[in-house]
Amino acid sequence: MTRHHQVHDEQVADKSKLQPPPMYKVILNNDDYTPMDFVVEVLIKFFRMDQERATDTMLTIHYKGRAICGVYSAEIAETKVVQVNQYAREHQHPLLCSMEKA
Ligand code: TYC
Repeated sequence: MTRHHQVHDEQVADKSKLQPPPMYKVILNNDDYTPMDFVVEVLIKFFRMDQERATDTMLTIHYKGRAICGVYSAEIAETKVVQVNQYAREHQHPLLCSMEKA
């Protein structure tokens, strides 16, 4: 490799690093058994919603089947899914949290 090539390589930006990271919607799904109060608690605890927004979002899920609770980078979204599903299982509720590309 010539000196000229090396200088050029250092100056050419890696375009992948200039792209925004791919984002993922984190979704809560409705079911017939998880108590409404528990879903509101989850929305406050894991998605940093206030009581009013959490209640609205829980009712959207209850009546429409699902709602987007937040949009995050892959790593943060994956962590939310694991933590929410673990927390629901620990409390013996079937609540399901999932993610999909935004
Ligand atoms: N449908 C549940 C009930 O009637 C409430 C519920 C809301 C469950 C949102 C899950 O993600 C959910 N108790």
